[in-house]
Amino acid sequence: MALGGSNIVLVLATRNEGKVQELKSLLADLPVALKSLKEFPDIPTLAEPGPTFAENALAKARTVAGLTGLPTLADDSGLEVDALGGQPGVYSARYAGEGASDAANNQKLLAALAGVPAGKRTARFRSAVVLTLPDGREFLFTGVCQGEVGFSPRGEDGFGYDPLFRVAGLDRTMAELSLEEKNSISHRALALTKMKEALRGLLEEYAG
Ligand code: ITT
Repeated sequence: MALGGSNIVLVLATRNEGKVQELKSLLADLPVALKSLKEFPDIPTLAEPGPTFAENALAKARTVAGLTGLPTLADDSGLEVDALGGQPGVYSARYAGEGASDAANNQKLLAALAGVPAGKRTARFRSAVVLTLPDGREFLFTGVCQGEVGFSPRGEDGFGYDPLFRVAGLDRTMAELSLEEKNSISHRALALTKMKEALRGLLEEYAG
């Protein structure tokens, strides 16, 4: 891509450490050097202007690719709860207010679902992942993971709503899965699996 050979740099346009960890693990087998926004401290908070995950991921990837001049990958994601008409959706990170902690968001979600019985707490995580290249080419892939919201937090791993999200078909929350297990079924992993095919093609193109 930008630099050629094994020095290819891919910027991960996120300040969410949970995402950084998952993305680094999912992309570990590609011959690229992964840099998160920690390594670009001057980049300001990224705007999320859109009403959709795709628009927000595009905005974040374009902004960081423009500022760094490097190939950039962004993820925009969130939890859609049926009983709440799809909320918190694109507002998942700031459900309990700007800069809210994961614990505060989880507490607000449990309060919003008070009185909603098992079977009516269906939900899904969605992820949109965008790769923007310095030459302007863009790739967008999405992933979905179905489940339901539990009645109390369970598990220590993951981030965000993972302790409340019971994965469909498993008797466990996302936070009770190891990183490897989460990365075999999550919304983000599904989007990234498709993106990796595109990335492999691009790497061949630049190697050749
Ligand atoms: P960046 O914009 O810097 O990437 P962010 O956390 O603000 O970080 P988003 O705007 O995409 O990112 O919001 C995603 C929120 O959705 C995240 O903060 C969680 O609350 C929730 N979320 C997304 N994926 C999740 C996952 O795999 N497990 C748990 N919660 C998740």
